[in-house]
Amino acid sequence: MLSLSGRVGLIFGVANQRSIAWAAAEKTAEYGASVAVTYQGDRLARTVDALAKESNLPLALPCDVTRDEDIDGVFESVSERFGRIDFIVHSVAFAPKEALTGRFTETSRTQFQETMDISAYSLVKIAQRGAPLMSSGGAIVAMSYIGAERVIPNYNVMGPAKAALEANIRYLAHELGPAKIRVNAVSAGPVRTLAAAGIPGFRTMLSKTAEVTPLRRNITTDEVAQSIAFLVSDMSSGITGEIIHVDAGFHIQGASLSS
Ligand code: NAD
Ligand code: IMJ
Repeated sequence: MLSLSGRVGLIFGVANQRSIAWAAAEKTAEYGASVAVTYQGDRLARTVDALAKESNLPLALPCDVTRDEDIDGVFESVSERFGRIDFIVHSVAFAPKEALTGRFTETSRTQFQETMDISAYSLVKIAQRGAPLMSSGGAIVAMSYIGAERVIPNYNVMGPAKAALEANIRYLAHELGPAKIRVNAVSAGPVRTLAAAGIPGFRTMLSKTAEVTPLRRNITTDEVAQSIAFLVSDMSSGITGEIIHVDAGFHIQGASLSS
């Protein structure tokens, strides 16, 4: 049976109740883990503090992943409270809104750099600071999307950022493996969260996806959370450097034609 009893987890990227990070926090806590969550900044403090309180999570901490001092502060707080970490979930992404419409070819240097810093580099910094606290091994999981591998309209600069994130997974898995730290990603199908709100055509994408996936439906946030729980648990002890698609099978299709 999947158990996270006695484990300490740190989950980055809660914005609200719909966040994948929040679903992962609730799920891993249900399986017995002590879970600390982070949120981007003051704007989200009240919402996330309230959620954490409701679900009896021990810590909710601010962390803007572009700031090394914020990341250091989070690890200090968790270390002070628990003395170690068993798993980390990275569920953070950002590209400037203007870069998510129009032509990818027009992406500016600053848009590219900001997107890469928040959505890809942050995993390296988090692993760098987290690994020393995983003294008896551990697991790191990040969130990806098929836009890393294939062209998805409007995903634009996020595509190269997720491609870099997936490469980070492999390089970190290679280096941290000897310390018994596994590093994997979940590549999720589209789910309705803040990061998907306001994306032009998102609703159409959801209905079209449900028509063509082998399972003939979309995935749920709960299914993503289950897979995250699996990847941070001993049930996946032989898996590292892997990108698991939790997308109702969308990624295997060679043509978007149902028959
Ligand atoms: P979400 O908006 O709830 O989560 C994204 C989080 O990133 C937010 O909490 C936001 O505050 C945080 N963030 C942005 N900039 C930050 C910064 N500078 N510092 C710290 N945090 C910052 O949406 P979500 O869908 O739960 O997204 C979580 C992850 O899942 C992302 O990596 C996203 O790319 C990925 N993902 C989402 C979908 C989807 O369809 N929703 C599909 C596949 C993958
Ligand atoms: C995001 C953009 C374009 C198409 C998209 C998405 N599709 C899906 C997403 C089809 C499923 C959601 N997704 C997988 C993401 O990784 C979203 C990242 C994101 C979303 C926003 C919206 C608000 C903003 N910046 C963002 N940066 C990254 O200002």
